[in-house]
Formats: sequence, structure tokens, C-alpha cells
Amino acid sequence: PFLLNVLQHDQFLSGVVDTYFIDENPQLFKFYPTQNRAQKLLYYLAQVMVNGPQTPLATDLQPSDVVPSVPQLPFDRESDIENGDNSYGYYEEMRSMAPTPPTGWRDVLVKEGPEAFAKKVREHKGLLLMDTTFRDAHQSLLATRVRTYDLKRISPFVTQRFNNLYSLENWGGATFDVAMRFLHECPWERLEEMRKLIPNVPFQMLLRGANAVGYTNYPDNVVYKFCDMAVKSGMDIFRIFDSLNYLPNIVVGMDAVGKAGGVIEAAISYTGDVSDPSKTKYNLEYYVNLATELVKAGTHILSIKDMAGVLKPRAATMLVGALREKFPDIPIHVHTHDTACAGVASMLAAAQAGADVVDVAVDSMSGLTSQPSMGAVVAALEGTDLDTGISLSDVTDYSAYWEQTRNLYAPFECCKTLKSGNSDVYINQIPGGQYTNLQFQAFSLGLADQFEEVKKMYAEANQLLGDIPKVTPSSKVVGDMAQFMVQNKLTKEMVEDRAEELSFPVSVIEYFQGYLGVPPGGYPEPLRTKILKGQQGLDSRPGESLPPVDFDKLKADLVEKHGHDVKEQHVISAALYPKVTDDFLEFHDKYGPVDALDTKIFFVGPKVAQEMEVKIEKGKTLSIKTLACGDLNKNGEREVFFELNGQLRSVKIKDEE
Ligand code: 3PY
Ligand code: ZN
Repeated sequence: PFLLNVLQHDQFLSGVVDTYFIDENPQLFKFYPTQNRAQKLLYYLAQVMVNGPQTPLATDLQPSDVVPSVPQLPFDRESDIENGDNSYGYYEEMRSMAPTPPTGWRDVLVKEGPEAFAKKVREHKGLLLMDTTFRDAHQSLLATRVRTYDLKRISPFVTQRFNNLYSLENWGGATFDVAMRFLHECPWERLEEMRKLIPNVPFQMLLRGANAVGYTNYPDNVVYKFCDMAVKSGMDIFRIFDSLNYLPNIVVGMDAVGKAGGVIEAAISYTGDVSDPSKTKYNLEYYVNLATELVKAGTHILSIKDMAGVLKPRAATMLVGALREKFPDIPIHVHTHDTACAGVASMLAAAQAGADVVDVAVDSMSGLTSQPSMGAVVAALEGTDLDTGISLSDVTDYSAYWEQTRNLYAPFECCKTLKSGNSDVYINQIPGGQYTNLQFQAFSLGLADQFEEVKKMYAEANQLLGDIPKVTPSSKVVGDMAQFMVQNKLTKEMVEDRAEELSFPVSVIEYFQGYLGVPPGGYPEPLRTKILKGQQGLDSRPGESLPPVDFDKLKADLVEKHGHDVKEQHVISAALYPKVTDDFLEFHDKYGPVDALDTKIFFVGPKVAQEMEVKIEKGKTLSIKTLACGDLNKNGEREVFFELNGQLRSVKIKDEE
């Protein structure tokens, strides 16, 4: 109803209008200023041309000039592709005329519900795969920067060729925050658009339990509303974890997902090494006990979340074997990272031991801190009892698209610094996403050799904090502590001795205050008492004591700030990330639908004399050509000239240099 005025009303358009129509629909006569999206986009393009990228690039590597080609399907008209109509928009429309996608696991879920879905997954003979390419792979390799634009281009291929996937992980984790903060696009819209293009494959997201898709515990009503809207926007399966394996936090997420109608996939976050008898804290008994609680709390699927890639093949055999024996009827889904390059071996071991689903990323987006290679797992099992039902030649086509697309994200490439596998992950246990982050931070500060020290100190910091699972956000606590110790030349013993006088990072203090939840085995003492300086920390679920968010008030505030076009989804975004959402909406008010620009242009802008077609909605495509960028005038501005749909336009931009 926000944008509807009389000119868009179905009844008015159909001509069935009498005077009652006007009396009964006064709200339709509220006219808002036209959005003028084209002018806003020109303003964005001019801004990037004059002042450089409007989203920070992480390295000096440049996006390549490639226009990634989408693999052809038999019903594509070759002539369209040859005529250059293989661009975004035309292609998507062409594909939307494609035959109905083959049935997939989502058809089972929609028809029969989560319990029956889980039962059928368990009964399925082959090994099922979750594809992480749309989420964890690029979160781990490309700083989560992959845009909706490039996800959508390949979606019609995924729906036709990857209907046998258990799920496509395409949301949650860091994608929510990064979409708004750095890509200036709406994560909800991303989800809805993908849903339209891929109706047959279940979508999966990563939910950080009571932290939802954020870095801190939220009031319960935020978690519930978020999950409800996620299901309404197209989400199916929720992998729910807590960064300390703190059961009450996981249970809140599970309950919220269950009430929303989603598939509950509760996760144990794996740390330590069950195959090493000298490591007693996180042994088989610990995990089986935790899994028992998750099954009791009603999980549909049981997940092992190996966020650092430390689940060695033999450990996978032992852990999956133990869980399989204890829970013969519950599907087991295993996640790992390929940091040490042992991911394929571990996933095959997990499958042999009775896992139903494992995580992989398409070959060109796999390996290192990402997931193990889809093609490798598919090929290894071809023709066996565990055959994945996925064709290697489809994987190859899919991989070729991502190999080209990845070049558009060169400025965010982790391979700028990370070039090989690292088995030191078994010692430091740094999660995939954080590994490249810490390395990058050290390199960009010119402290490349410090990274080695930070990695060593990470293991020490973990011990100091009580030997905890390390995953967002507890991994940040350990990382901050490690960097703090390296910078201040502190050893573990020095921290313990001098804890009362040191100024610890905020995240460390909050951890000890109990804001994340209670760590396994409790807090290390006397360190906690020293750091809290006698203050009482929280020893129960943090969300319990947080006052609920007043969504009506939040919405009213947003409407006041940003006008009428504030969707329910934006209100939820604002409850999670107030400042990021505010900035996102403001950016959109100013620059329009920048998510419609192709990726290279979005990041680094067009060249002079470049022509582009920008599809801003179905059936509405702007034809833009950059003509010239003027000299600096006496007001410190430059005038940038464009041709927009054949008409001359210009925009004046303040030169900020
Ligand atoms: C996240 O929380 O974003 C993760 O990927 C954890 O592994
Ligand atoms: Zn992961």
C-alpha cells in the first residue's frame, strides 16, 4: 500500500470507476514525488567517476573486464545469445519462459512439511549435497561481497540443473550485514528474487542462534520476527548454532524457526579433536550429549558445524559414527572448511560413516578457507551407492560461470594473501572466514610477519578464555584478545597476572560479562573476577533480560526519517542493525537502485564513452552512455555528461580530492 496511488490501482486502470471509488479510497490520492531512479543512478555513476569507489575496495587488484557467460540450456535460443542478448535482463526474461524446473527437494518440503522432509532425506540412498557457493564460499573467499546481480544470473541454470541438491545455502551469516553495509542492496529483496528464480531447491541459511544474523544477543522478539519474515520471504532450512554451544541460545533460535514453519537444523559447533585421546574437553561424549539435547529440543536435522575445518577424516568417522549409532533416524548434515586441504577426505569419511548431507562449493569457489570441491566429491562417488545424482558436466559448466564471475571481485580476493592450504589450522583453529580476515588485516597494516604471531597467539588466547568453540562472534573475542596480546607483547601468564590493570578489548570484557552466553565448562577463574573487577557477570541467557524491541515505534521512526517507502522487512533490518539500515536507506534515497548496475560498474564505475543497459524493473531498461567528465569549475565541481535513452543529461559532482 505504500506506493499505491490512484494511477497504479487495478480498478482505476480497468476503468471501472464511479464516484464511490473516490470516496472509498481517499488514500489513493496521496501523491508522492516520483522516484526518478534514472537520475539517481546517473548521480551514482558520476560520483564514482569523479570521486572513486563508493564502497571500499580491499586491495589494489581491479575487477576484470569479463562479462561472465551463463551456461546455455537446450531451450535457450542460440540466436539471442549470439546477438549479444546474453546480458542481464534479457537473459533472465528469456529464462523465465523456460520449461517448469524439474522437481526437487523443495517440492517434498512444501507438500509434506519439515518432518516428512527430514524422514525422506534420511531414507534417501545416495549422498546429498548442500551447495554453499551463494553464501559461505564467498563469505570465506571474497569477504562476502558477491552481489545479487551475479547470483541471479546463474539462478536459472541452478534451478534446471541442480534440482537434486539437498539445499542451496544462500543467506544468513555475514551476508545480511554486508549486503546493506557494503553492497547497498536489500538482503530481503535478494532472498525474494532468488526464490522466484529457484522454486525447486530448498534454500538454507545460517542463523547464529540468539544472535540471529548479528554479532550480539538480541531480544527474543527480534529473533522470532526475523525468522518469521525469513520464511515468508522464501527461506526453508535454518542451520542454528551458538558460538559457545550454549544450549539456551540455540533453543531460542530453534523455537523461532519452528514457529515460523522452517526446517530446524540445529548445529553442534565442532572444536578440538575427538580422534586425539589427550584432548578431553571436547570428546565424543561432549558432542553426543549436546546432540542429545538438540534432538530432545526437536531438531529435524542434526548438523555438525566444523567452522574451522579441523574435523580430520578419522575424527569425522568417529563423530558421525557415534551420532549415527545413537540417532539412527535423524538426518546428519556435515559442514567443513578446506583450510588444510583435507575437506574432501573428511566429507567422504563422514558420508561413509552415515552422514546424509555434506557441504561443498562449486569447484572454482571451493578450497582453502571455503568448502571442499563439489566436483571432487561428485566424481569420487559417481557410480557408488553414495552417488550424489549430480552430473559432473553440469558442475563444470556451473564452475566456469563462477570462475569468470570471481574475477569481477578481484579487489576482495583472499588469494591476494592466502595462496595455499594451511595445516596449522589444526593448531590455531581459526574459522575459515576469520582466517582470511586476520591475515588481510595484518598485511594491510604492513605486519605480514605479525600474522604468524597472531595465529600462534590465537591458540594461547583461546586457552586464556577457557578453551571455547570459536565461531562468530566468540571467534572475534579470541581474535581481538590475540591481537591485543601481540600488540602489547603479552604472554598468557602476563595476562593472568596483570589482568586487573590491563584495558582489554570491549569484546573480551563483554564475553566475561556474560553477554554471549555461558561457555562450556564455565569461565576461567580467577581471570573472570579480575577482569570484571568485582562486578557481577550474567550467568543466564542474555536475551531473557533484554527488553523487547517496540517494532511500531521503530517503524514510525523510520517512516519519519525516510518517508513512506519503509517495508516491514526494513523495520526488522533496523532492529538488527540500526545504523547500517539507516545508512542503507539513505544511500538508496540518494543513489537509487545501484543493485541494478553490473558488478564492475558498481565497484569502479564506467569509463568515458562506455555504453550500458540497466534493467531497473521488469520491462524497464535504461540505456546509458557516458559522454564526458568536465574540468574542475570554480566551485570545486565537475560536470559529468551522459546520454540517457538518447537524451543528453548532466550531473554536477563535488570533487572531493
Ligand atoms: C558465520 O557465522 O557467519 C559463519 O560462517 C560461522 O561459521
Ligand atoms: Zn562455514
